Amino acid sequence: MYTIKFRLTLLTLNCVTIISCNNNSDAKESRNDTTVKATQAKEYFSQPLVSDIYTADPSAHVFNGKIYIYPSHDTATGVPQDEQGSHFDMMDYHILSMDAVGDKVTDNGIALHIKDIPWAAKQLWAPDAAFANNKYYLYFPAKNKQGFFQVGVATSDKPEGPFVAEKEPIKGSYSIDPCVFKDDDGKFYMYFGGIRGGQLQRWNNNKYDSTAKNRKPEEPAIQPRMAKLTADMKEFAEPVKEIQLLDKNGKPFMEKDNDKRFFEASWMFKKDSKYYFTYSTGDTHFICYATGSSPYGPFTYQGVILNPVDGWTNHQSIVEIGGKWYLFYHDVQLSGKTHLRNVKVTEMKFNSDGSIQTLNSFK
Ligand code: FUB
Repeated sequence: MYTIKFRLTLLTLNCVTIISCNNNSDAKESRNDTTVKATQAKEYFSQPLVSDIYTADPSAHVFNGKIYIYPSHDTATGVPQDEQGSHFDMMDYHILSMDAVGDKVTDNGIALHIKDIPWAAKQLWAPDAAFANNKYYLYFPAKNKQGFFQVGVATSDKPEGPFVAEKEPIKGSYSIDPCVFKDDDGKFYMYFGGIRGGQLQRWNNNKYDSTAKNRKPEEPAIQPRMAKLTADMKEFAEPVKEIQLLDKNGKPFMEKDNDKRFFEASWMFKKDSKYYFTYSTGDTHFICYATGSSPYGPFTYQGVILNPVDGWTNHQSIVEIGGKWYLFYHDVQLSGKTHLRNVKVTEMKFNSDGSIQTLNSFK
């Protein structure tokens, strides 16, 4: 085996050469799986928003008329890859901001570092943010000192931080990828969970079982979780619930429906009174959506928003900005390595019936 180092930025957009990452020693890298797609250098639809640091899992929000992106900050720390995603060894968060899509992007520096989170041991994965009570709240997953993921919260007076973390994680929280959604009535809900490396398979009826295994193909798929937040935004106001994610016949997915079932990357938005629950299918690499008429679901599967990108993970946020809808996502254009990603944005379109036009990350 030999290593080919490359930066796809150097391949200009009209490049027709097919480059396969299969010869790269990182090509076998995957978060929780041994499969990795071949990378083909095609014409990318969008370019990385920043290229001096690696960023992933972009949760975008408009605060005070400006766009803020809350991403993971990918770093090459040398932790070997394993099935649990240990090589996603992130240690801090940097918030990005821009006045409008297409404008200059500012990296606002370190907003929160793991050394300042008393309960967290490692792996600051995909965060989200919210504004309430005249404060900005940063929600983030990390492994605690016992080795399981929980979700923490930190506060700031400014959307870009710096944030001050609470001493303890949110009571009753577990797994990864918190998304905090504000409904029209002002109530906030957190959606979360991620299977395999994200450990959701270990949580049944909100109880932890470190021996619980991934589901087998014929078993029911694991469902995402949610809970309403308290008015101070720092606790769950109710016991965590499973979300019912159903196929078009009203049946829950089986694990073998892995091109449609939930894996990770919850993101909720509302349009024309309809709730859109969006997520990644993980090992099949799609960003999908399901719709419902309540923040609690059930949500019925509707289709694919984004086809697989370069890299193993796929993770999105969707925001309306100035009357247009945008999909924020990531791929590995800059590094070719699954754990060193770069965030991007592209416009997203709805059909008149509310369905979403599927996007490709390549032209
Ligand atoms: O960034 C680490 C993990 O990779 C995220 O939490 C997942 O959603 C996936 O993107």
